[in-house]
Formats: sequence, structure tokens, C-alpha cells
Amino acid sequence: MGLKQAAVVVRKNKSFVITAHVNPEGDSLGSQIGFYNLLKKLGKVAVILDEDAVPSEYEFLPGKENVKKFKYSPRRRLSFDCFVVLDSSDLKRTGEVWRVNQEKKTVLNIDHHVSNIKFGDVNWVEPFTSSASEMVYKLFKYMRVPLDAATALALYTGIMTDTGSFRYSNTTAETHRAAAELMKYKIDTVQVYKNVYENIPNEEVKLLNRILPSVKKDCAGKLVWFQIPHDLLKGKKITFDLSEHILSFGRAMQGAEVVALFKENLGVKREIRVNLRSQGKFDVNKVAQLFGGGGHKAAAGITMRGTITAVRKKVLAKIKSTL
Ligand SMILES: [Mn+2]
Repeated sequence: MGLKQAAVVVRKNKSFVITAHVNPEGDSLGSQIGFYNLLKKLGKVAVILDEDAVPSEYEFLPGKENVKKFKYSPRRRLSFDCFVVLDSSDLKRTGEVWRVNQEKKTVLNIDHHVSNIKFGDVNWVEPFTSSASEMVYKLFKYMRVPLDAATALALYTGIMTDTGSFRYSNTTAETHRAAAELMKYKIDTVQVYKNVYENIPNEEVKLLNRILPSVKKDCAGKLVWFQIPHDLLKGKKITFDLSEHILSFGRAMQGAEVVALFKENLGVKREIRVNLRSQGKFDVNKVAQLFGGGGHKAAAGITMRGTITAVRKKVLAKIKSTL
């Protein structure tokens, strides 16, 4: 059983590097901060290294200052006993951070993506659990490590964001029980929601205003897609993640069953990020896996090489053939 083995790895080792996927969001940050706090309470040495900076909507999280933006360099050697990867279906989802584990120290893989390829030495993978944050909550309980207000806030935020604020089908009775217990630490849940979702900076509102009207529909409205061209983002200092808002808007459109968002990754030439969402019936993970991506049945992503037009055509054709 993964949980038990994960606890053994935590007990056995002294120093840890913690990471998660690129483009951090609520669950990757919540689970990393929660796991870091667990280790600290057990007297361990730990550091959180992420490829990308913390988006502005998560700056309210206590402990976010422990999340270090990390640029890999082969000359920089880090010594540690255990490499912990959270909320990532494979090592490459960490960007370049996985390269710090040159000495092949124990890899602990803690994740809830159905597409997880079990890349760890110890794999604790629970596709039926709402979020990596809920898994870290379980680890606290199992190891009988006391929670605290800052940890509760981080884990609650991760659970809230990955369940679409307790609306998606991954929300279970267990999820609600975890959230209920975390709320005992006086979390201002209304404010957490506002911080994450109702806090869009003016510059980003202007962008939304240009992206949303470009929505395209296909398959009699069952397929909805958006494309963010590179020149729209170029030169702009984007600190707020708009993807979730765009995808939610797509899902809310009448008749929409599948939503796709195509974006050119800034800084990386000819790399396209595709985000897919469904209402729950259509399996977007299956489509994502055909192109080397993955995720969950109702939410998945792909990073592909090529022009945005070519990528879009391939992915949409696949969706249309099964929709
Ligand atoms: Mn997650």
C-alpha cells in the first residue's frame, strides 16, 4: 500500500527535495507546502524547488516563501536523501527540476493522476482521491503528525482548487470530511475562494476581454475551444493564471461537453500547451495520452511541439472523431 510505504520513506530519510509540476496552481502548491510542513515537524531538512514562480493569486498562502524558483545547472550539486514529486504524472512534468537528482536518490511519487506512469522508487498513486493535497492530509493523519493553521490553509486550498470548489465528480465524502476537519483551523473559506478566483488584476481582465470573444464551437456546440496567440501575451508581465477562468467559461456554455484551450508557451519556442476539460462523460485523459499528455477523465493537459495551428488541428480532429 502506497500510503504506508510513503510514511516509511519519510521516517527513514533525513533530507528532502520537494517538487511538483510546472505552472504551479492550488494543488501543487498546497501539497508541497503541506508536505514541507510535515517534514519540518518531524525534524527533517527540506527544500521546495519549482520550475516556475508562484502565481500572484496564491501569494496569500503562508509558506509560499519556502517555494523556491529553481533554475537547473549541472554545476550546482545538491545533496539530499530523497526526491519527492507531488501532483505530477511523470518526472518531465517537473520541468528541469528532476535533473537535480543526478545521484539517483530515492524518488517518492505522490500523485492522483490516472495517467501516472509510476516513475518513483516508491509510488503512492490514488486516482480516486480528489487531489495531492488530500493525500498529504491522509499522510498527516496516518503518521499522527498534528496539523496547524498554515498547513490546513494550504491543504484546503489544494482540495478546493482541484475539485472546482467541491463541484467536480472527484469530490467524495472523504474529501468533504478532510475539508471539514481542515476548516476547524479557522480557515476563512470565503476569502480563500476570493483570493484564488475573484481577484483578477486589471491587465488580465483586458486579456480575457480579447480571448473570450474568440471562442469557437464545433460538433453542434459540444466542442468549445479557445486559442491564445503568442503576440497577445508577449511583452506582458502575466502573474495571474487565466486558464482556469477561460476553461470554466467554456464549460459553462450551453451544450458544451468538451473544452480545449491552446496556448503557446512563453519562452519555449514552438511548444504548445493544450488544456482539456469535459463535463465528466467524455474522457479527455484518453485524448491527452494519445499525444503524450495525461491527467484525469474530466481535466487533462498536453505539451506538444509544433505550430499552434498544427497542434490544434491534430487534437481537435481526435476529439471530433470520438465525440
Ligand atoms: Mn492535482
